[in-house]
Amino acid sequence: MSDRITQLREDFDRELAAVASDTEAGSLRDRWVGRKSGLLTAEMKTLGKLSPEERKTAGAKLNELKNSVEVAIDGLLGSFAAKREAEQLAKERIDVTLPGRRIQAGHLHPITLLRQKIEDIFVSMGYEIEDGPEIETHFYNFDALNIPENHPARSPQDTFYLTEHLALRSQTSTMQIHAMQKRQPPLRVAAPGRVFRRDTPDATHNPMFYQVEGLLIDRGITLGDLKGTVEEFVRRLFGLETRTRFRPSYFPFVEPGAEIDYTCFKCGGGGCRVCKGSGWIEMGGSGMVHPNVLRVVGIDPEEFSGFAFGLGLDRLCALMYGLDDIRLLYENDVRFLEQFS
Ligand code: 2U9
Repeated sequence: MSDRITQLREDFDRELAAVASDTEAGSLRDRWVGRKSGLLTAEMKTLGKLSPEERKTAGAKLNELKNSVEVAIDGLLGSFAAKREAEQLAKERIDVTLPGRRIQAGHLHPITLLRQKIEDIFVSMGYEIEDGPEIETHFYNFDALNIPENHPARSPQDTFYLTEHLALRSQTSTMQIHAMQKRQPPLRVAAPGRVFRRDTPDATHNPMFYQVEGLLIDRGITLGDLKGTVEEFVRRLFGLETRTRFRPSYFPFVEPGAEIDYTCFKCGGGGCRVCKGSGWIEMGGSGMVHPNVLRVVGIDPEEFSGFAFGLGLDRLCALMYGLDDIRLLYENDVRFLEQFS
């Protein structure tokens, strides 16, 4: 009988080693110690044909085997449960020493930031912000701005024509013309927006770029008002210690015309890499609005006069953020754009 019990233990150990789940462990339990058809239950029933002495010994051994079967299966179920718990804990483990996840907030484009800052300055100086179409007739893009028929700006080499009479606006002055047609003087209008010119993209040129212009029309406006207004605009943009200078220049839509320089915001005028040692940075152009421009919108140049000035936002933005190529502003590389608040 003891050989039989030894054989049973070996058989059980072999079957136990193959159990891989709770279900299989449950089946093993039923197969070995199930009340109805368990192997050991059946073995117990054969004790009756043994002698009292043999039955006592065999019975004790069978009970010992039965108990060790129960303990082994419970132990296996326990190890399965422990494994599951360890896996669950590993899965749910949180490393509290890790830094918090940054919320990926959006960012405004640097040109938008600069445009908003400039619009705020204009509004603080009593100007209205004008908007208008980017597709214009040649009346608004050229004729009303006193640009002669044969001016190179009108050629398809410089302007994006959509049809013979429609083109992408080459300056935001077009919106100023609309404003002067819609409202009577006195007028204070700022016109920011995109403009389009057939330029080959390079570090300082892009076929589409942003521009902002200021225009003031009233009675008795002089060049001094232009200089004072531009000086105040620049001080509010770059700091109160900033100064300006005007260099005579020509633009068809103003007379006289002048380029505007301001003292370098980096070195204050002493000369540095940003201003290429000159102490001055060119901001844009300006002038007294040409009488022909006033006449074409029905304003009498004998009664009213005005000034206007314009600046490019892309180049100013590149200068302020130390960018050596304005194309960075148009490549939509999030790694570049997310540096700006
Ligand atoms: C009206 C009449 C006159 C606006 C002016 C400039 C000179 C000028 C450039 C600066 C850099 C354009 O972006 S840029 O390339 N602008 O030099 N702009 S006078 O004169 C006006 C505007 C509107 C009705």
